[in-house]
Amino acid sequence: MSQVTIISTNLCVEPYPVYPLGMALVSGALARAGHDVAQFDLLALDGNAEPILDALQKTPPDAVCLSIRNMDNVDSLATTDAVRGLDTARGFIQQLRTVCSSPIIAGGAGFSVAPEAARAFLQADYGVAGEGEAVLPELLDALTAGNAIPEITWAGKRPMPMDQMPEPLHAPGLLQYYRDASGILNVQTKRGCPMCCDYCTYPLLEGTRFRFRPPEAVVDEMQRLHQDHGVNTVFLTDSIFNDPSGQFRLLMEAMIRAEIPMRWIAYFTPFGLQAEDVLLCKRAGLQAAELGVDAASDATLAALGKAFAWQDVMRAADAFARAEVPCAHFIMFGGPGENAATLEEGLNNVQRLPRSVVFAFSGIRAFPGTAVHARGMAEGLFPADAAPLDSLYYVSPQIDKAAMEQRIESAWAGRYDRVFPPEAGTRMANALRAFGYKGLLWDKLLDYPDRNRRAARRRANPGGTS
Ligand code: B12
Repeated sequence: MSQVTIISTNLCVEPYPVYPLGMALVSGALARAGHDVAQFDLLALDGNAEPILDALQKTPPDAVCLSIRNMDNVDSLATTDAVRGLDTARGFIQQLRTVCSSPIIAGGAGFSVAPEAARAFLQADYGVAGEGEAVLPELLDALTAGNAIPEITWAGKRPMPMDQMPEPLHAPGLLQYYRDASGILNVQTKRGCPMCCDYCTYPLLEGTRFRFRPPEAVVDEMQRLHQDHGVNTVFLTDSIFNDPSGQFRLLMEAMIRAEIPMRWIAYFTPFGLQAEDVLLCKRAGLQAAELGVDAASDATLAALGKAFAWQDVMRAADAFARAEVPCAHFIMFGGPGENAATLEEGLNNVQRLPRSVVFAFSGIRAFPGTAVHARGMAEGLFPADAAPLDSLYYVSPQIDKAAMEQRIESAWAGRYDRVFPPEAGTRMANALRAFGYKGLLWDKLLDYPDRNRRAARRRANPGGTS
């Protein structure tokens, strides 16, 4: 048995503080394998590493594990450094080395996108790319036995069967912190994504095949969170909740049977979504839906390798609106194929969406290993010697980025339900928090339909009196 300390170093609070579920699952796996685990969360300590460093100095564990969630916040217009997850983790490791000589193992989504470069940058001893539950206990056993272990272990080579997923080990103090901060906890119902959208890292992180948890296990976890910890809202963290094969319906039926008194939010794809699916999800507690629409015209959707067209987006938005389920669409303008004409077409399309919030980004974060990254390199948009940790954004060579941003801002001026630039969303969320709101918050932006409608009319009829 080893003594292990695991620390979540994420300090990002956009769009709200997110419970470090990866740390909880890895901790659950370590505990199940008989290791003694202590968990810390830098965010819950307000970024103050002192209590963690004190604990490590007093009782150095056999290994210190870092859970790194985000490399950055995928916003090309970001003006704050607090979101640069690898910088935070590196600074923490530098402090850690001065008080404790235990081996350091890094992991998490923010680490796994470019694990070799991230390990070298962090100066961690070892790293795990991908899911940590099966790999980490084995690494600890090897370390204890004095066996050599590789600098990077690639977990994707042996994806964990989901009926073996451990129970997350939620730290009671952290549950309370996140319940107070956002009121939203999180549960994973499956892993993997076969969609292969050109910019996306999900297949790299979780594999290209869906792996489903047994519905009963998900229901049990939700019930425990509700009964034992008073949690009423969860985000179901799957890359895509409504898998085209329709297995999510089994989970919906299990949740309806169990009469779970909880509300939930998830990412949906418009691909293959039926109006009756939305109603089924609503019966099972769906509070709100987030749609990774990603582009706003048929040409740019196709250029990103999306499996659907704009009419599918309209159909999905209509189904959510009719079911009175708040719905948000996330769109990255400036991706492959974007030009002045597709931008106008996209803005018109967005204008036609029924009751929904739309969040827009300028350019697409090009993570190494994605098709968008390869395309940017081939088109000469990125330096030939670009390093894996560089923050690169793909912007179509057929459009002027600044002019595009101005056009989006002017098209959406005065509307609360159209959010651009992304930091405008942060400002609105902060304003709502100041009024005592917490949780998702974007759903509150739909509560101003009159003002939103008036702003839309003014733009259609600039000289009018409405
Ligand atoms: C759901 C989700 C969200 C939801 C979260 C809702 C909630 N309440 O939980 C919302 C919409 C809020 C969100 C927001 C954001 N997200 Co997000 N999100 C995801 C998603 C789809 C799943 C995350 C998740 O919970 N997975 C399940 C858990 C269990 O997995 P995990 O944390 O990765 O942990 C596993 C492994 O990483 C590993 N592991 C974790 N820690 C450790 C430690 C060690 C030592 C080891 C060995 C292993 C290990 O084992 C774990 C179990 O298998 C991922 C994409 C993906 N498929 O991973 C993106 C992702 C994590 N998000 C990302 C980003 C950028 C963001 C935002 C910054 C976006 C924005 N501009 O707002 C914010 C930041 C939020 C915050 N406050 O930190 C990026 C981050 C990585 C990166 N490359 O920078 C990802 C990877 C998507 C992407 N674009 O590539 N997100």
